[in-house]
Amino acid sequence: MKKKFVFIFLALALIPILASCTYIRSLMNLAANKKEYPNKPITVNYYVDEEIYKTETTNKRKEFTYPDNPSKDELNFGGWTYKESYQTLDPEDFLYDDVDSIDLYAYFSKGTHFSDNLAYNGPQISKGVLPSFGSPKVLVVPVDLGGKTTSAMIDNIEKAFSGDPEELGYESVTSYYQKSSKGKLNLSFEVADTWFRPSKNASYYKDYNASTDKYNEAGSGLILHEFLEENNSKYDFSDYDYDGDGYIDSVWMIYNVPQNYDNTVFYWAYVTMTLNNSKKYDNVYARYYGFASYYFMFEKEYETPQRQLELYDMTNINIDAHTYIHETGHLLGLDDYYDSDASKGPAGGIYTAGMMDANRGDLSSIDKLLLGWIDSYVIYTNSNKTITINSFASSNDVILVSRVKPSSIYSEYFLIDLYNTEGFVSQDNEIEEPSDIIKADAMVHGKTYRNYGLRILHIDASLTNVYEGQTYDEPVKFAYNNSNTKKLFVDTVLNNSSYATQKINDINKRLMNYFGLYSLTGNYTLNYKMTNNTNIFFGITINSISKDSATITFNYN
Ligand SMILES: [Ca+2]
Ligand SMILES: [Ca+2]
Ligand SMILES: [Ca+2]
Repeated sequence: MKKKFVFIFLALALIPILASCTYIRSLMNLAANKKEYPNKPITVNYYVDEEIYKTETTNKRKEFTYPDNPSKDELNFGGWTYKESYQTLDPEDFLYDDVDSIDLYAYFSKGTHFSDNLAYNGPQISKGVLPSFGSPKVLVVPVDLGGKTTSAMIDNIEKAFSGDPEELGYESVTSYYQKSSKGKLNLSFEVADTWFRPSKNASYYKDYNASTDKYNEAGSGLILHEFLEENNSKYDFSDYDYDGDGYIDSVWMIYNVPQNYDNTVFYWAYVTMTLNNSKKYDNVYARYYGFASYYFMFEKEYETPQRQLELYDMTNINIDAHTYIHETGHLLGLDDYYDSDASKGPAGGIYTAGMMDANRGDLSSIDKLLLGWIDSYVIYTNSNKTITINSFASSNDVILVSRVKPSSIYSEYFLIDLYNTEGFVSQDNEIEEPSDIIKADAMVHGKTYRNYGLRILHIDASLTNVYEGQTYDEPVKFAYNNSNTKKLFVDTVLNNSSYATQKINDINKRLMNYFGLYSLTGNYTLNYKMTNNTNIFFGITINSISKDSATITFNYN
């Protein structure tokens, strides 16, 4: 019984590496075509947490049905699972097994979770990421790799993650996500009170060869497991599994030597996961973790080319949490939107305008949609529709425009929001030379400058390797990303797409939040190609617009 599900689990884990849809389908068909129901009753014990929710005995296995879904505050019921595998059961394979009873456990999720950012490091498993709703607790571990180990440094880590924005001169990780989610996500970081010293010298972990490791573990993953092992008596790690999926939601490790701008493999900031499921700690597995230098919070002191390229103003920042905020976006399952491989795929994207692109400003509309923080207005009929939205900064209002009714957010559509320079991260978007905005605006629209307007993003969040019966709680992979696929995951719709190619060269990067805004009333014919190379299917009329609200009519072609 158990073995079979372990097998399916492994097969799923291999999807991104070698399997095709066909392969998985054949597995599923195999399961479906097989066998007869044993002619014997089965008793199913349904658990919510560790308590029995219901026990039912089914005499005719053919007529099996699940009980009513259990509920939990602020959580979505995601199905019944095996405790060991955390795969939801579809189809109900266990009914074919010659057993008398089985235990099933309720799986709950918060919002929408998945991850593509780890696609190149290994399999993506959406479970085990940091929940995007409620108050998950995340442990932050100061890691001693041979640098200074003062308690003042631990205080600073505490401040970067949960401190008062006034004192930091910028948001803390907690305040950022509280504000961006409009109160839906209240992360609670607990910083360990002592420096954790791994058992070996730093160079051992730095030089550790993941490809020779049984679990493909990186050096940082070894440190994570050492910490969990050594501190098991001190913590109840099941407290850090807020969504109860059997995985510690996330762990942050902050090491005490400077980041290495010339070697971004180990001494850098990144999020990855451990695939070592050989050990449980307090009955939960480790999974995603962040790893970054303490010194990212003082990046302005590094007069490196990288520091000078930073797109936000550091003048008044005392403790800079930008890097930890960006990486925490990965812990939530969000991808990077910058182009890390210019030789592959088209130019485009969001032009540095966003936290998951250039570490600045707010998360973008697609991020918040994926995290479940916005209820978009959805437009998908042929009739002209008029809608009024408030600014993104004040409301998280977003319009989703689709040719046909989308079956899910994992499809192709446009997202429109009203951008202005207000909001909690406005300091990231301040610019010194207004004349540059005029230049940017004139270049795109040939019209006068306004520092607000509609942002129109094209999204293709189609999934690949989707197989019949898959739920989104299972491994998902986006067909496109903003780095090396033939089409982009997210792109800005511009009046004239030829500007896309000259954008970075011609315009100061810090102006990119203004790039391509539609800020004047009137009719706009949009010039943009869909993923399948057909023309965009709508135009817009801006009936009225201010920095606070806009009324738009959609004209379907
Ligand atoms: Ca423990
Ligand atoms: Ca969890
Ligand atoms: Ca590229």
